[in-house]
Amino acid sequence: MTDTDTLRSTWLARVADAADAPALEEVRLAALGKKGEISGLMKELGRMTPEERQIRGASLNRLRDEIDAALRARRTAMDDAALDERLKSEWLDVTLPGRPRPHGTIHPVSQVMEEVTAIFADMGFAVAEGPQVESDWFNFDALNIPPEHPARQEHDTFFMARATGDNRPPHVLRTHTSPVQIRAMQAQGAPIRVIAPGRVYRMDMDQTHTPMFHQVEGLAIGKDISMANLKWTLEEFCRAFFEVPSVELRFRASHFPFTEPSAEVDIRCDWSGGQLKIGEGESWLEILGSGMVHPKVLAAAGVDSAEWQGFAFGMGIDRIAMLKYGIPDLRAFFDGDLRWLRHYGFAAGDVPSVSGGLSR
Ligand code: 2U9
Repeated sequence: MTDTDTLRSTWLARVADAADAPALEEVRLAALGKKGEISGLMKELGRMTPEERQIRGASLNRLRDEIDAALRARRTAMDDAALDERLKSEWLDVTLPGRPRPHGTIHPVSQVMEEVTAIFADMGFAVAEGPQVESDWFNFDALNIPPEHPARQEHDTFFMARATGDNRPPHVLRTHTSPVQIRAMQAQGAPIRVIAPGRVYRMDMDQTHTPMFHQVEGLAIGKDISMANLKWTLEEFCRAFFEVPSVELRFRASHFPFTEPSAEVDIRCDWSGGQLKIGEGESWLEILGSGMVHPKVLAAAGVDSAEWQGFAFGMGIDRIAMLKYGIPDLRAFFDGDLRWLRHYGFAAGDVPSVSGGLSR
């Protein structure tokens, strides 16, 4: 037996006897590590004659490769055994059904607010927000609603409670989002193009009214903005919102304190077959109110009505959501009934798109 054979059988036996990974690593270092026996023998090659080195070198290289292969094989066997051991206690049945995870839905009001905002954003309207508790000046006086106006009577408006002796101006829950546009005009002046979506409050409760509901109002003020611009804007909005190729609007003269002239706007529709179709048919459906902003309202907001003019409009978000998505009862909107939400709600991925783009 050559000394290489002895070395081989010694080291292969030590590899085979290593009980665990640390012991195996010790064997590796003792054989092949920098100060290991085989490495030591290889260092001696430098002192040999070329002929001796060729023979001895080749046999040491073979020996090193064999020990290295044995170490790797033993390491793999140890890892496999450890994995087998783990799999005995830790196992997973991948055929089991997944655990159900609750899915929320987007409320139709949120969905429609996003849709409306996206459409008006495309027409250059920014979104403005403001407080829901307003002074009566912002909610009424600035909008040309004088103290004796019926909208100011207790039966419509929620007044904030106040302690006796509290002399701050009276505050109300806003009855429309119009104060938001007064604040926006005060802050940025004219020209301006904003929409104000949000919650409003009126003391009213029946099949078609809830004490809290949602509005979106719009305001566009410039040097020469007219009713013609209002008509185009509203037509474009209705076409995009109801996702139909064309709509027909009817402007009916009306009266609001904050606009002059004022118009209520109806959209051509068809109810035959019990289903609402927008843009065709012989019926008309009232969908919003609008008009040219009253000079007194511009003045209250610090805008010179000799130089600036423009239109405003307002609509009920809950109402247009009911019309677009065929939701029958307004009161169910705010019951928080999960079955209702699952039925009428939207998936998070249902992002609003401006259908077909705007025609220009
Ligand atoms: C400013 C000036 C004027 C907003 C307008 C209406 C007409 C309107 C109703 C629709 C259904 C309220 O939700 S609803 O009950 N709104 O008819 N709103 S003009 O006019 C403004 C707003 C702000 C500074």
